[in-house]
Amino acid sequence: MTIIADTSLDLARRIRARSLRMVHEARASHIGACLSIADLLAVLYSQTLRVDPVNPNRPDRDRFILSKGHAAAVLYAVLAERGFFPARLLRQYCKDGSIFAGHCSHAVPGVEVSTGSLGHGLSIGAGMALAARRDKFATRVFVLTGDGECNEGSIWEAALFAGHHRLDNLVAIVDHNGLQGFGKTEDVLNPSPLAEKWRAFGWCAVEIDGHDHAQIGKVLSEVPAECGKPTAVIAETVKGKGVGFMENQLAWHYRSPDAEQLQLALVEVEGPS
Ligand SMILES: Cc1ncc(C[n+]2csc(CCOP(=O)(O)OP(=O)(O)O)c2C)c(N)n1
Repeated sequence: MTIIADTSLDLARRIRARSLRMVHEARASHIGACLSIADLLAVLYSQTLRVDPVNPNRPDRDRFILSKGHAAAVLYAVLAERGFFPARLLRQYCKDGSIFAGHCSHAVPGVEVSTGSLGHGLSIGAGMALAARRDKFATRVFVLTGDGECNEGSIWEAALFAGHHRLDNLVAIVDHNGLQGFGKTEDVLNPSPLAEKWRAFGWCAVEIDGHDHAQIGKVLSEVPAECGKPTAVIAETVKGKGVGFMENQLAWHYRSPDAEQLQLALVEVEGPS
C-alpha cells in the first residue's frame, strides 16, 4: 500500500475550497467545523494513512473515523481528492436521495463509519484497534473528535477501555477550537485541561498546533508516542480557519455562506482568480 505523495498545503487549500462550495450550494451548516480540521485531514490523507482507493477494503488498512460527523463535507472532499470517487459527485452533498448525507455516511467510499451523533467514534475505533491487534495486523486507528464532543461520557468510557487494554495502535485527535454549537466549550461544559485528563486515563498526550503541517506530520508519523499506550493529540485549532470573517465566529457553526460570502471566502482560500 502506498501513501500518495502530495503537497499537504495544496490539498488543504483544495478541500477548504470544495467544502465552501458544497456547503454554499446545499445551504448547509458546519462550515466552521470543516475549516477547523482541513489541515489535519490534509496531512492525514497525504502523509499518514495507509489506505488505498483502489482497494479500499484491504483488511490491514489504517482506519480513520471522523467522530465529529457534522464536518462530513470536508471528509468527502478529501476522499474525492484522494481518488475514492470522482469529485463531480460532491455536488450531490446533502441532496435528497444521495449517499452524500449531511453527516458522515459509510455509504460513501472511504468512509469507515457513519457518524453524527456525537461521542461514538472513539468507542468504535477502540474496538477496531483491539480487533486489529488480535488479528496481528499493523493497522492503526485514528479518531478525530471535537472538544465539545469531549462533553460526551462515552468518550471517557472509550478512553478508559483503550488505556486499560494498552491500545497503542489507537490515536485520538481532539480538534481543540474552543467553540461548539451554542457557545464556548469552556462555558458550556469545560473539558480542560484535556492533556492531563487523557494522561490520567493511561494515554500519552501531546499538544500541537493543528494548522502547522510540519507539527501534525511529525506527531502522526511517530505514533505511538509511547509504546504500550494509546496516543491523544490535542490539536489547537481555530474554528473557521482560513476565512478571516469566519474565524472564531460562533455563527458559522450553523450559517451557510451566501453567493457574495462564498466569493470572498474563495479569494482568501484560493487567491484572486
Ligand atoms: C449526541 C449529540 N448531541 C448533540 C448534537 C448536536 N451538535 C452538532 S455539532 C455540535 C457541537 C459540537 O462541538 P465540537 O465537538 O466542539 O465540534 P466543532 O464545533 O468544533 O465542530 C452539537 C452539540 C449531536 N450531533 N450529537
